[in-house]
Amino acid sequence: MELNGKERMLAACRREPVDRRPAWMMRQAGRYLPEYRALREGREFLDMVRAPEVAAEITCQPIRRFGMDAAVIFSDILVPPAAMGLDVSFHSGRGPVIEPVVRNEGAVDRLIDFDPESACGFLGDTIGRVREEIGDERAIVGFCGAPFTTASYMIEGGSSRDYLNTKAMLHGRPDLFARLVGRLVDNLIPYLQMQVRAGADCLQIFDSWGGALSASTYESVLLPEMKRLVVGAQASGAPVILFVNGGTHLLDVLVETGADVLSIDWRTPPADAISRVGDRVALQGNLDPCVLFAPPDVVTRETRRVLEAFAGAPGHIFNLGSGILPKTPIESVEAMFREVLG
Ligand code: 1CP
Repeated sequence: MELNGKERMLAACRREPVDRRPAWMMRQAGRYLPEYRALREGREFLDMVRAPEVAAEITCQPIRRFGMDAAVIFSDILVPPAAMGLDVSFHSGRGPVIEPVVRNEGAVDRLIDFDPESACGFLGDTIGRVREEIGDERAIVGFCGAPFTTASYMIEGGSSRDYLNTKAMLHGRPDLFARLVGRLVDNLIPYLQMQVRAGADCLQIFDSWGGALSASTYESVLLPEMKRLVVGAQASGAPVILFVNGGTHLLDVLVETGADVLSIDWRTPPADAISRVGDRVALQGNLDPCVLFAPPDVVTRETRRVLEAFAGAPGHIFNLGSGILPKTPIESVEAMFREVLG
């Protein structure tokens, strides 16, 4: 039985047998690639995201180099906040800036419910172009930020160390926080569904900062809305992967979201994850992206260890434990994929 990349990704998501482990990398389209940096020169990041020709080219760059099983669309989790009327800009070295901050009723009420086809038509167009280039042999991964992570950017106005304003609202104004999260989920569901209509085969929800919450807070405050988001996304027919960075302590709660796949970071021992989730979900992960800064023979050995550690999982997609880092040597990425793809 030989599967193509798309069949392999979908089979692993559904915990069906595969010929070998499917593989891709979070943040694979971007800064560690010289061909990306050449295109980036003199352009604004969001202008590139909104130019389908450019975004499709960047999405396909890592596929041409490494031949992994899935392409993740070049976009950003801050595209929906921009479509909801906030001003989002990226300044090199400083991370994103979101204005105005959303900290009271008025700010939540002023958010726009957007129609994804008209407000984010560029994204559908990018997905269509990627399909044209890579054909039906590989999977396309569409994505969005999770409500907590997206809300944190809107409340803090950018990146944050401790999510102080976000957690202050969550605990001090639970009604307002719930309204904001509800508005986000209302908008993220059609946004994800649109990506599948345009050609995405799987969807990933990035909860990059969800690990900052206790399991009981995640369960009582976020879980109901995460379930609604996952069910809404799955209504498109595509499987849903949920990545919570630093979410080892949340695994039992995350299974309850109904996601098809849980993406785990490098801190979580695979055997623990497998025993905790049982056969309820497939797993994705979890090579430490810093391993890629070691010599190629170490990369090969550590990659093999990850593959072996997940051998008993009901389904496994090989990936890093979080996004690939900007200065990663290309030779390491080659060594890693040589080991997984054969
Ligand atoms: O060239 C540049 O300087 C822009 C850098 C860049 C890139 C390449 C940003 C700014 N976003 C992206 C693309 C991106 N972002 C993708 C594209 C597809 C791919 O995976 O290759 C994806 C999936 C994201 C998702 C994203 N954006 C996340 C979640 C990912 C994770 O690893 O947890 C987050 C937190 C963001 C916010 C963001 N976008 C960019 C920056 C600098 C940040 C801030 C990160 C922070 O707050 O520390």
